[in-house]
Amino acid sequence: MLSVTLPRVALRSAAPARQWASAAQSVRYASTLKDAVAQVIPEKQEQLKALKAKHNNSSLGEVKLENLLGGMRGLKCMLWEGSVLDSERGIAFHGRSIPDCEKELPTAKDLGLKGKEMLPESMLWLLLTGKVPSVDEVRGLSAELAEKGKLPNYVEKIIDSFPKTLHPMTQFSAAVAALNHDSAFSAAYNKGIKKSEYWSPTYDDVITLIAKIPAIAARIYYNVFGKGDGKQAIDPSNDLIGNYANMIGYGDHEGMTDYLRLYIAIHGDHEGGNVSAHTLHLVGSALSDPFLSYSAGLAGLAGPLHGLANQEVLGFCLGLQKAVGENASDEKVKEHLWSTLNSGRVVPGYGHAVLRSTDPRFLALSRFCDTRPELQKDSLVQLVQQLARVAPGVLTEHGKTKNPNPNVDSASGCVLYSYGMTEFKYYTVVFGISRALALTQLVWDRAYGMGIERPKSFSVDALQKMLK
Ligand code: FAM
Repeated sequence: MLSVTLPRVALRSAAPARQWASAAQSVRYASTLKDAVAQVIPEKQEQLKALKAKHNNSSLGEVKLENLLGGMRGLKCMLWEGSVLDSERGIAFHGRSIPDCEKELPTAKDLGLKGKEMLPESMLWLLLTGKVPSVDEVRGLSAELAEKGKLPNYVEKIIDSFPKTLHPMTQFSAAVAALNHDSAFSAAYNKGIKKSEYWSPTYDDVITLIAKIPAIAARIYYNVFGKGDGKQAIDPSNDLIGNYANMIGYGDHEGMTDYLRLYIAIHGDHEGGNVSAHTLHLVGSALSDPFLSYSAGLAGLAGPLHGLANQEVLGFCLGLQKAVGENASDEKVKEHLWSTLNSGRVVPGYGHAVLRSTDPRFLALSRFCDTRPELQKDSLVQLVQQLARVAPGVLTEHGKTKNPNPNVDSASGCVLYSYGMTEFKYYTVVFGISRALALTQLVWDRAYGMGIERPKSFSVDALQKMLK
C-alpha cells in the first residue's frame, strides 16, 4: 500500500475509503492509479485479442520506397495507446483534444493550490486509464509522487560529478539511466515473473521515475547554472510541478509555475512515432527497464530537429531582435526570414513531420500568454506572435515545407526566457520532464505482451534487385 502523510488542510475532499486518521494533525492518503490501471487492462486485452482473431492478416496499407527512405513517414507500424495525432486537428489523448483536456482535467486550483492550469498528474492518469480522474484521485497521485520524489544518494553523487560544461541533456540521460540500479521490473524479471504480470513492476518503475525526474532536473539546473537552493526539498502537500518550480527557485512565481504545469501536461505524449517516444518504446521492447528506455528516449529528444528545437527558436528570436531591433516592422521580420531561408537554414519552430495545420499545443501556449498581462507586455512574446502572423506567408512562398505553420517549439522556450529562465541550454530538460509521460506506453506494451521490435532492412543493392 502506498501512503504519505499530508496536512489535513490539503485533503478537504479526500475519499473516506482512502484516508484514515494518523497523527492528530494529519491524515494518510494513498494513490489509486494502479488499481484503476489494473481494472482497465483486462477489457483492453480482450479488445486486442478480438481484433487479432478477426484481422491478423488484414492489410493496413502498402509500403513504398519513399516511406523507407523518408524516415518511415506515414508507415502504419506502431501500437500507441495514449494519444493519436491527426494531421489537421492535432493531438488527442484518448480522444480528448487539448481544449477538452483544459476543460475536463483537474487543475492546480481544484487541488487548492495557486494557479489555474491542468496538472500533469491529471494527464498521467488520463494516459494510463483513458479516464478523467477525480480531484481526489489526482490529489492522491500527487501525494504518491511527492513521497517517491527523493533521489538516492548515489544518483546525487553521480550528477554532482558531471563537469558543468557537459550538456544538461547528457547529464539528464545519464542520471536517469543510473536509477535502474533499483528497478522493480529488472528485479522481478530476474526472479522469473510471469509475462502476464510484467506490466505491474513496469508501472511501479514508471511512477518512481516520474516522481524523481523533477529532483534530477533541478539538481542539474543548480549544478550548471547555480539556481535554486541545491536541496531539492519536497513539500508533500504540493503538486509535482509546484515542487519542481520550488526546487529551481520559482516557487513564488505563480505565472512560471502554472506555465510549467501547462507546458509539461501538453508536451507529454504526441503519439508513438516521434523520435523520443519511439526510442523509449523500441528500447523497452527488448524488456530493458523503464529507466534505460527513457534514458535512450532523452538522447533522441536532445536532437535539434526534435526537442532541442525550442532552444534553437530562442537563439533565432534573440538573433532576430539583435539584427532588426525590438518592435521591428513586419517587413523587417520578413527580410530576416528570407535571409535565413536563402542561406539554406530552416526557420525553427515551423513545420512538422505529421501536422499540416497550426499545432494545438502552440495555440494552448498562446492562450496562456494572452491571459497573462506580464507576458503580453514582453517584447519576446510579442515577437513570437508577430512571427506566427508573418512566417507562414514567407514559408508558403518559399514553397518547401509541407506545413508553414508554427509548432509548439516556436513559443515554448521564449515564454521560459520571458519568465527569467534565460539558460536556454536547459530548455530541452524541461521538455524531457514532460516526455516522461510517454512512458505510460511501456505499461501498455507489457499489458498487451507486445513483442521485441525488429523491422526488416535492405541495402541499396537489395532494394534495386527487389524493385527491378
Ligand atoms: N524552414 C525551412 N524549411 C523547412 C522548414 C522550416 N521550418 N520545415 C521544413 N522545411 C523544408 C525541409 O527541410 C525539407 O527540405 P528539403 O526537401 O530540402 O530536405 C522540405 O521543407 C520538406 O520538409 P517537410 O516534409 O515539410 O518536413 P519534414 O517532415 O522533413 O521535417 C521538421 C519536419 C519538423 C524536422 C521540419 O519542419 C523542420 O526542420 N522544422 C524546423 C525545426 C523544428 O521546428 N523542429 C521541431 C519540431 C517539433 F515538432 C518537435 O519535434 N519538437
